[in-house]
Amino acid sequence: MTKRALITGITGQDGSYLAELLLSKGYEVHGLIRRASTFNTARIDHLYVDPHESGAKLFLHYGDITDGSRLVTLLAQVRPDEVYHLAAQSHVRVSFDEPEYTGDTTGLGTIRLLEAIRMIGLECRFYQASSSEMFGAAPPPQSEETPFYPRSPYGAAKVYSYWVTRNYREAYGLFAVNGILFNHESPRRGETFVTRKVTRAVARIKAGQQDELYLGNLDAVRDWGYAPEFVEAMWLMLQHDEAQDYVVATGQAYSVRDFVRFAFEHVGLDWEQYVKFDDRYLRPTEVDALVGDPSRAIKTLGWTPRVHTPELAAIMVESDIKALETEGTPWVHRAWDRD
Ligand code: NAP
Ligand code: G4F
Repeated sequence: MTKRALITGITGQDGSYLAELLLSKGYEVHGLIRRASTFNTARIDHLYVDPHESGAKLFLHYGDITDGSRLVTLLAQVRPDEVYHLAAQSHVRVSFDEPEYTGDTTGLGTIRLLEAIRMIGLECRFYQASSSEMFGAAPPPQSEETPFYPRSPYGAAKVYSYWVTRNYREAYGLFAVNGILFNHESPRRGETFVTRKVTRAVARIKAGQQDELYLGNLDAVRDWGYAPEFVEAMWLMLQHDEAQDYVVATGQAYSVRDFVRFAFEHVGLDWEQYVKFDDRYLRPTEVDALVGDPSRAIKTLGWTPRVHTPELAAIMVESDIKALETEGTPWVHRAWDRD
């Protein structure tokens, strides 16, 4: 029997890698996409086959995680075996500008989906994209046992989603799991997250198209892994016979400054000549250090992190150099580009 999966957030970094993984395993994949005035499917266009042609396995459906009745009609129509809930306003800095919207999508979006599953009596397995941001000010290393101390509206909204996912597991017996993922990056990472902002700038500086890069706090420590490996962990969680929550991380700590240095060194440049400070990239409350302990995922799921931060920086710089050569699109500094 072909398994059927529904992915919310399929147009994002993780959604696109997860769709690839599930298609490669023979799944029929359905994705929730937002209607926009421009195309927003660039990360999954290479996977799409016209549904009129035989062999199509990827199906896209309009909807929004703020629209509960749409989630009911979609789930009733698709009747997936596995639901991967990745859709969220996922930018921490932006969550300070749009706290209510972030609560509505990143927090309430999850209960809308869980309620839709419950209301139609759907028997499925449910994955919630929880985040290391929930740990916030709790000192590292952080594991499944570490108490949460969120430091942003985004982190607080994810804590809400974490707990309602656990509650639906305990209250209704739903196979619902939280993947508590630490930062994971790739060439498909959104352009305003720090890693991608840096690697795009390195490519442009190397090509002589930019001469400086403005950043905020370089002292923050993160545990950056490789997104294609992290979506494997999501899938493994839903294949296990017991529903439980897992930290997914590399366990290695690097500062933003380290990442910047790796990226510039990869093309033979001294970062200190190009990087400038701009306080508009600071957050009202910062998360100083996130370093995960992935022992449970390694032991129980057999998952292992393979790509670590120095290699990740090289992969991303190489990809941005290639993109610049093929596209050559000038990157315009925008006044509102404040993340
Ligand atoms: P991303 O690239 O920002 O993708 C977010 C996805 O959510 C996009 O497909 C976006 O659609 C969709 N979305 C946003 N608002 C929506 C709404 N109102 N209705 C429907 N869809 C909506 O994020 P990501 O890096 O892939 O992360 C995936 C999930 O994991 C997110 O929930 C994120 O918070 C969480 N997470 C990420 C990390 C990380 O390091 N990447 C770590 C821990 C947890 P558009 O394309 O239309 O914007
Ligand atoms: O790349 P970031 O914006 O990622 P952040 O805030 O850690 O959040 C990401 O990881 C979370 C998992 O822990 C996810 F849940 C979340 O969805 C997202 O994917 O910032 C990383 C660090 C921060 O400490 C920030 O202050 O980099 C610092 N930073 C320094 N200068 C900057 C900049 N961040 C951004 N975005 N832009 C800067 O110019």
